[in-house]
Amino acid sequence: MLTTPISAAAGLRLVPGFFDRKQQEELVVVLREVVRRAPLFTPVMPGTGKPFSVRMTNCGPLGWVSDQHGYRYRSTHPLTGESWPPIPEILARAWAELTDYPVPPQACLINYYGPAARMGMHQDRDEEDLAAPVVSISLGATCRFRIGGTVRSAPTKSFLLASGDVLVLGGASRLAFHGIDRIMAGTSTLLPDGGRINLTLRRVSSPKTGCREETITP
Ligand code: MD3
Ligand code: FE
Repeated sequence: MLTTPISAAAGLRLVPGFFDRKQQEELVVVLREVVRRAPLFTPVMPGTGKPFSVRMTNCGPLGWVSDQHGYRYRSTHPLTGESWPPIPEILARAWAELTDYPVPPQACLINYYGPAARMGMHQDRDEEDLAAPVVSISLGATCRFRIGGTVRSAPTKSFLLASGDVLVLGGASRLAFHGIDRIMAGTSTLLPDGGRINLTLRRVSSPKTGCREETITP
């Protein structure tokens, strides 16, 4: 019998194999163009300046960055100073298909994991619009994803995310602590170097206070 994978995180929906192999290959092609225009950078922890093991870039009107000064969204790449490239059509369509949110995503954070990269447990709360879901897309190597509750001390559960799988984080799961324990070598042939890419589509500002032009008027 199929059961909900996580009781600790109500509102989480896992869609295994949402993107088939052909669509995953199409995503790799469009992401190569994004990364050509907005190169991967190594974020550092605010204060300590300790580098993340994950490299990042973004597409969309806004991109998430972390540096000595803090975590925030900005409209330009920290190294090139250029605007982020637009969110590719295939990703905007996935958001519309998977969420009932009335406006398009404003940011797509692209995380690249080499074989030894991981991501510690954290909450995503730099967005003003915490009512909007986050859509997460996994490509390449399988990883072990861990999710807990809305306080760090809550018990956690883990499960595997494979290439093409999509997670929709809505409701209580939107503010759940989560991280990536490790990626599993040799589990995918999608990326030449055996790494993993995670894409997260996000709303940053609330539809009420900004971006009215995207709202469909009756
Ligand atoms: C739960 N990314 O970018 S994806 C992140 O695989 C992030 O790169 C991980 O955590 C990765 O912030 C995990 C699943 C995910 C993404 C965003 C979330 C889970 C989430 C936002 C809120 C709650
Ligand atoms: Fe996160």
